[in-house]
Amino acid sequence: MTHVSARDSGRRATPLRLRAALVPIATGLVTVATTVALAASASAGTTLGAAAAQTGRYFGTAVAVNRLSDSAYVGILNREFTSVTAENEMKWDATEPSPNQFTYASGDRLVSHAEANGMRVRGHTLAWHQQQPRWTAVLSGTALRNAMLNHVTQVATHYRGRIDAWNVVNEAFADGGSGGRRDSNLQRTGDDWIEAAFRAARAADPGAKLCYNDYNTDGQNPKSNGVYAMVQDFKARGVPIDCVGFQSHFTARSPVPSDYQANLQRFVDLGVEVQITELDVEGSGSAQADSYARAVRACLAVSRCTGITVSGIRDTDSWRSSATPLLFDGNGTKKPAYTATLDALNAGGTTVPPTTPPAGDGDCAASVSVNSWSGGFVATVTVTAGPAGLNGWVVNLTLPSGATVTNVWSAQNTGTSGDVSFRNVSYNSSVGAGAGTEFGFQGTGNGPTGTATCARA
Ligand code: G2I
Repeated sequence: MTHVSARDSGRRATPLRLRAALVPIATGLVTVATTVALAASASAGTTLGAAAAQTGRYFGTAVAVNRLSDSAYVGILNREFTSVTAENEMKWDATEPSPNQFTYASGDRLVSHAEANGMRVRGHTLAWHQQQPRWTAVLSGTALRNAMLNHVTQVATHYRGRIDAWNVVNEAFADGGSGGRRDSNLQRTGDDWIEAAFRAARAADPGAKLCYNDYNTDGQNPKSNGVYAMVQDFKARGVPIDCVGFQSHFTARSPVPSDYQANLQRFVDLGVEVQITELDVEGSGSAQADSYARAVRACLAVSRCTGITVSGIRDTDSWRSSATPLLFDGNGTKKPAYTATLDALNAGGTTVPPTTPPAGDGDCAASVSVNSWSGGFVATVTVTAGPAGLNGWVVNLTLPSGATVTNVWSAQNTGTSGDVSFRNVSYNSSVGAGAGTEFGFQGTGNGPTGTATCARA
């Protein structure tokens, strides 16, 4: 999935590299080229963000936008963190308080702050059973499904190009032993609500990584097995999913699981990235510090565990402040957990690969519109490039039995019935990041109804 890696080595990671380069320039010691190498290998990072960047990872925090007027808070945020997640400001109740009336002011403030300070943004969250606006309560069935899809489309379009990763769907699996879906108004619109949300998000912002996010999935258990089966199924059917977020809320009763790393790894082996998305650990002192270090080490041991986000900055910023679960105390002083986290990041680990294994769906997307009449059809296919752009593409689709392609324009086909693939011709091989190109074909019989997949060629 080169679009993911392109993002990591491209625009969203550039500020980190610039920062690394600027320090040596300012001290005027040696040339930029030499000192960048030194910065990466010889010196330990003195902030969480710099320490994580040594292995190509980000270190982020949840941010409550109303705290951006607290200078002590912002001081720590800007010094330590390279990614932000909106704690509440991008949720459905916050962004669409009345049907189809969107309010983005708070979310926009966070995104602007992130951009001004070279941080990435994790969008949280497009579809969730909690924190829905009141007006959804009276909806069900198709009306609710359409409202959800409109929400996903509008919000992802508003932030298009500015979000590193979206938690498209949050907490859709049930706790306990079933391994099945959580009952919710969204679930009652039909099992396919999750994939519908992911498809809508991909269409709206092809450059954002699309993630499923949940809690109590950190170790292997019935709930994480359920998520695993869903991701496996999505990958097999070409439903666009790029990553899985593990919230990682740890307490005395729910400590860092011993198979945390193995669990992250098995998801990566399905062809997605993983991230720790809401890390916090109830407690204090060395026990808390050890748990943080264990969590960090698990991520660093997995090459496609691309970043860690803690669920706030100071204990007093936590919505569970009595659990003192964060890295800074209420005065902004670093706790033992901070030092343990920094040390674990500086101890190094696997490096996030500059290119990730090809999975196809991230490079480009294909959407098909069909005009049919009795006995024949014309299909128009739009190819949309991911953020890395394309220099050649191929679209695969399956025709229903009895259908035959009789004419193709702006592409070259292999096969005329059943599984057919269409390759670019010379003038439309190159497609810029996020841009699109069209081709078409005519046939006898019924036109295609299933999904078309697109890959770099
Ligand atoms: O650990 C809690 C998190 C679980 N995973 C998903 C996260 O989105 C969730 O975050 C928390 C926020 O940190 C809280 O700030 O989600 C809570 C709601 O489920 C948020 O709490 C809500 C309060 O319940 C509301 O009363 C309040 O109006 O925060 C709202 C805004 O301050």
